[in-house]
Amino acid sequence: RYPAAPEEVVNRAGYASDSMPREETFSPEPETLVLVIMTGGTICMKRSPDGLIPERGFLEKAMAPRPEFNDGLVHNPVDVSTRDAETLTTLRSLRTPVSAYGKRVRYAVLEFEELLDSSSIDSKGWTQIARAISRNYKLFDGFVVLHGTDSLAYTCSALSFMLQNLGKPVILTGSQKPVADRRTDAIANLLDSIDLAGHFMIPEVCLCFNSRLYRGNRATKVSASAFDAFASPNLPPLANITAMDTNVAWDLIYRPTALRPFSIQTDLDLHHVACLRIFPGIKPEMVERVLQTGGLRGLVLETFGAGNAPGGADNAMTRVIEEAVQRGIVIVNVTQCLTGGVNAVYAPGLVLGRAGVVGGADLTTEAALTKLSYLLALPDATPETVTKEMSISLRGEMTENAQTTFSHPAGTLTPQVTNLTAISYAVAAGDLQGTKDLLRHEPHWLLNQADYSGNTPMHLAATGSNLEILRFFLSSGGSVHMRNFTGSGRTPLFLAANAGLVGHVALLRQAGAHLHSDELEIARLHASRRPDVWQLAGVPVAGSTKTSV
Ligand code: ASN
Repeated sequence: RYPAAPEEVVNRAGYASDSMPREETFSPEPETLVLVIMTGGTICMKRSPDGLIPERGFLEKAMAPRPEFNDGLVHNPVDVSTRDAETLTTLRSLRTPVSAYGKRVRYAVLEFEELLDSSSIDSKGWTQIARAISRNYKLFDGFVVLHGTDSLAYTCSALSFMLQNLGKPVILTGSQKPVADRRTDAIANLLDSIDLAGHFMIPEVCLCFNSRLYRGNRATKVSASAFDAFASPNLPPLANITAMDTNVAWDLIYRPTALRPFSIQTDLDLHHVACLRIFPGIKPEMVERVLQTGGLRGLVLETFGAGNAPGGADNAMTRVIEEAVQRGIVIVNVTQCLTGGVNAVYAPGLVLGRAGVVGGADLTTEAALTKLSYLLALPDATPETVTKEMSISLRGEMTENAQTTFSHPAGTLTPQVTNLTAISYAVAAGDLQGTKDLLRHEPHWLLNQADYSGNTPMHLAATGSNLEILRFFLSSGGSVHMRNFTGSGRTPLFLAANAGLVGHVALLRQAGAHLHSDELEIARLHASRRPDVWQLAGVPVAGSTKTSV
């Protein structure tokens, strides 16, 4: 049943294939099978005269002697595909004691031929990891990838794109201190990762570190020395591991929705992308030099604040960028700030957008660079398709700017979408009790979520037949300031006044609503039709001395 194992694999693990135990002790608890893929990093390193270097034999040296990773029983070896899907190798497996969830996790460790300090990894290494997962996808329930921390966020981001329609957990981890050190984070990180991969159906590429599980493409390394080395600045952790429990934020978990099986895209085009950090005083020539690099197809531009770079319309810097975009280079704008994202509100940011630069919203640099390399490597990629895909979320890596939560023609029908749609029907029907029933089980911020045209339930209630629904929404935290997508954005007050609803206008005004300057300008043109309503809404009406602000 087991084809002969390639010599080096067996020897590396310290086992000859015929000495592997074949008898397994029966246990009634359910078992999940996890493949641990060792790529290197501090977690497996030992001291040497040349500094810390990776050491082989992780299962034997680090895991087998520890009771949290080894129930001490004899287990059958497991089949692992090491080279290609046809060649299976038998590797020693160990099993954890029974967990708090009544399960055991059985695992084997697949060590890469060359163990790396992660500062040396590139797309070749990512391809190797993706292939190892793909070959073993049907053999295991989940995967843990052990990796150095230096480039861990890049690898997580890259894999999140390379593993397409992923249906099983892939958890990457490492440590700040080697597993053999007396004070180390390696054991906790490893145990958490194995438990998460073996117990929870989180079909994402995740990064597990210091008792938290992050979406891999949202994480970034924030400390070179602290055990708390990673953060996910724009998305809360997917899970928190406490002394008592593992709390998974199930509403955040990304699940593939295409009816397609798991597949991988390898060989990212990492050699034709670059990353450039803008700084005060940067010269257009410097930017041009980078953009003139032979074969360059994509650039991640790390800009200031909400996406600003020095320059302006008709300026040398803008021209350099514009010309590069016209040559077919995809330029993505990401912020240097740790939280928040690119949002073209300032003139310099708008100029970049008009020059054809893609707004990267709250993408991390790691996610932007790897996503760009992934998209450029897709068959039939053109600057246009890559530009388009860069601005939409493929794996939950970015918060899309226009958050549309219901009725979007191209959107998905999440429970939130369904409930918002139901609320809008209840508003249209004037059904106060219906809106109350629907909102009872929903967070009240749902009232401030917008549909494809930017209308929130507050906008709908502002023109609805039942004033009491508007009162209910207001007293439940509905915002009077949300703008829809019409023109420069209309507020609920504008819609109510435009519909001539005196009671609605009065109530909104009472709650602090006001028209913004663009609305005021338009309102002045309409004011002669219903001067009473517009005046109540705060529009100075000609001939009247009474103006409310
Ligand atoms: N240099 C190491 C690496 O990335 C750092 C670590 O793993 N803590 O491989």
